Amino acid sequence: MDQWSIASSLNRRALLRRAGTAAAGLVALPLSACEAQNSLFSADGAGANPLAIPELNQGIVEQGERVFRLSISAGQKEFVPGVVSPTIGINAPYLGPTLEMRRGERVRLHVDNGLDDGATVHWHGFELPAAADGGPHQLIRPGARWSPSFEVRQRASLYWYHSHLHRGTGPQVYAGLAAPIYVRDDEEDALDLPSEYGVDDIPLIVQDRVLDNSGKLLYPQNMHAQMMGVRGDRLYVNGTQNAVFDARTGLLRLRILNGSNARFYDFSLSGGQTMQIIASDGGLLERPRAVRSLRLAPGERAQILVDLSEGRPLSLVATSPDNSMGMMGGDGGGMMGRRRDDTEMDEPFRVLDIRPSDSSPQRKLPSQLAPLPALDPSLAVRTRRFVLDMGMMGGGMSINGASMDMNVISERVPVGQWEIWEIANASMMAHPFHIHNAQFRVIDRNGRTPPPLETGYKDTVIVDPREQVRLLLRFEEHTDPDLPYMYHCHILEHEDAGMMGQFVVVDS
Ligand SMILES: [Cu+2]
Repeated sequence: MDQWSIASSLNRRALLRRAGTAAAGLVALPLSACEAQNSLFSADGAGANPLAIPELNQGIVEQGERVFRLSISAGQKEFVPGVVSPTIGINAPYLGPTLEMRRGERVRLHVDNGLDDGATVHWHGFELPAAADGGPHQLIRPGARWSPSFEVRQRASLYWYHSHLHRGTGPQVYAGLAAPIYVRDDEEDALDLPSEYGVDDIPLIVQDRVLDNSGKLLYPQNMHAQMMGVRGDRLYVNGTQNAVFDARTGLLRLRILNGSNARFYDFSLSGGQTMQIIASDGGLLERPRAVRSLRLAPGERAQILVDLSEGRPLSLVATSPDNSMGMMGGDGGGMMGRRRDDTEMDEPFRVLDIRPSDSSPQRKLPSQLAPLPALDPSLAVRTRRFVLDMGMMGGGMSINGASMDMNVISERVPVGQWEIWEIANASMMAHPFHIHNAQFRVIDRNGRTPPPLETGYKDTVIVDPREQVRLLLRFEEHTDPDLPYMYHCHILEHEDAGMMGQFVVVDS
């Protein structure tokens, strides 16, 4: 039986869809009782497990540096009770601690690799020297230690660290090599935002997983999983299934990280309640933006405020949009021939149940957050164009026609120079495009104004099929003519299959 055929949650529509997929020759499967009981993408069923909150690790200040000690090792986790799966964790059996640092300080991270395989740790969203970036060139061999150091230049926000192993990022992140980073700064401290970690300021690492028939974690490696990315039928938040959080205050701040390998989510609140977006990948927006739904692709983050002042329980829910435009559907595909993938979830499923324990008065939402510089594309002195493609005819995953090659540097970018990067998608599937060493602004999408979340700083941006997204960016320091940074699709199976390229930042 095809590995992909294991799994699925099972409302009638999913079954109907599955029948369609099976007809297309992909899968056909019996459902075990265990799967149905543990199905996570179901709208019903009570939340049962207290949300795990990653340990907060503030490091230790030694000789002017904030020093973190991180140990990557093999671990174990019960994704379903009683069934142990091998995992990877950082200072923990699975996932790792939230690292807290402040803008303007120097940090040093001692990373010990206790695995039998090589690993890397990339500081996602940070502007730093290429040697400290943690991309595929900073391989940490088994038993070795890597100790990068850099100044924290980032604005206060939620960042994250995760594996970026060459051709092995997907399986390592999936096994657990990923965790949050909080950057704090004075500008944000001056605002009266909820900021008590684990109490009213909560990281949510949202990840889907596939389990095999015995309940063990499974990383599907068939053609379907490679093309579409690995998408599971079970949802975990900070590693917790069916998570519930007991909130204590009137205003709750959720820092959502889409840490999934490939799945996109449209988040919303139950009952149609609005949420206030206060921050994107790279920091606070200029002002809170009220929205009813929020789309995040893998690698993207958003911070939202949820009003609990009425004391009523509610849920963060999501649907999972079809980001494949009918690919693999077998009905001719194309923009007009949408056929749904069997892992798509167009009915809302619960991400997190929130239970307020009292109705303490709501803190006042600031009307202004952080001033941002005017977005001025005329600053740009040149435009670079990047075309993402999936090589359906056998060409492989590519950017500008080339697949990732560790020995090829495709772009040499002068430091300090404003540029427009134009990202075009020639494939039939949406891709989240991530640029290392940058926080950029989104100018427009096919000429149209971007949505609220994209009015702030971003390091990862969705590019829909047939879409062209223009970004304004500048690399302010850290030149190195030899050691490259990456730009790539953050669907990890696409990255591993070569939808990635390399650039260096050079003296101008
Ligand atoms: Cu992709």
